[in-house]
Amino acid sequence: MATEAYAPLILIVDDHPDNVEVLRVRLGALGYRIATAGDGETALTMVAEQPPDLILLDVMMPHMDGNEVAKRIKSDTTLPFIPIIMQTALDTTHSKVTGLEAGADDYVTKPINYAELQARMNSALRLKKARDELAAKNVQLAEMAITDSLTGVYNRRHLDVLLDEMFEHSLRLHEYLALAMFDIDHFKRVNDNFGHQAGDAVLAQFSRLLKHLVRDIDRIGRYGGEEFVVLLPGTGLDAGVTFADRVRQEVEAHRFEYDGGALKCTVSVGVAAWQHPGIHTRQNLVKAADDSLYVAKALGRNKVIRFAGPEFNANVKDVDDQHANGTASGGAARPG
Ligand code: GH3
Ligand code: MG
Ligand code: MG
Repeated sequence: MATEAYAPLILIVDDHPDNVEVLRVRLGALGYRIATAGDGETALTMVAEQPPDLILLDVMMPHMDGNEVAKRIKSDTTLPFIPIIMQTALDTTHSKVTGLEAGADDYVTKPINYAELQARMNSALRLKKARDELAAKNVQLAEMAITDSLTGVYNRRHLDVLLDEMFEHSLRLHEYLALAMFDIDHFKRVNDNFGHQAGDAVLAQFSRLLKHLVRDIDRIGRYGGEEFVVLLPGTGLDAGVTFADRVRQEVEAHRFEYDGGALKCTVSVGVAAWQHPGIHTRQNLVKAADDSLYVAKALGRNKVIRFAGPEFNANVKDVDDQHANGTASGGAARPG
């Protein structure tokens, strides 16, 4: 019986209006929502528009028979699982086998025994519910596998996959691709001074700021602890820097609220973009942004540095030397 928030929707398909009417009245009285179709084509259109929870399908119909309708529905991967109960006047093994091979889940023979039909419908609807729950779980698991749970942005593994795809696409079509790497400044102090939970709140709010500032086609990922990457397809270095600086300003102006107060933060950013003569692989692109971020840190933080720009070129050597000597300290702590 229909005890759900919505009663199951049953699609009755039969070329004889009398048969349709009898089933409609019988099943309607049991509380099901009912839709009806007088031929296979109409049934397919209705299924595409609003997939029912169960189909009662007449086998023998002119133009397109029930076996063909079942075959088409079951082979359409865009549809959810829809149980199909065939109704046939021919109680032969051959006709049942044909129907089951076409994708029917169960059978009833005409004239219909309503007690039997109801039992078979209940069983089919239970199967439908189990399949739907499984499908929803799978979607949820797939989502979890690519998402950072604290911030809701993509995790690093998935961002790498996206970067791979986007970089290939850019190479093929000669389209720009900018990559901005963000690292929150002195984030360790946030944790030290305000507690780890305040730190977590900052990370979550920073992600929210990013989400508001990007376009639909941009992709955000958490690359490390307090390090985030934004992929901006179709965006060159100038526009990438403009975007990054807008984020930097928003962060500077933002009051990060946490349970117990509010605090201020800044962020440093390195921006690189393909096409650039020094960038041939996605690894080059990431490293170029990372090196730029490192220069931003060295130059005092709360800065955006563009790859191979004047500030980058004037400082990258010092920074590299410090890095190589392991003397990067004070103003030039390696982000990450
Ligand atoms: P810099 O300006 O040079 O980037 O300094 P920093 O303190 O931000 O950088 P550092 O890499 O030294 O410290 C990063 C800190 O981020 C250390 C780590 O405990 C903290 N962190 C990493 N992941 C998380 C997290 O998920 N939550 C919180 N609260 N803190 C985190
Ligand atoms: Mg940091
Ligand atoms: Mg860091």
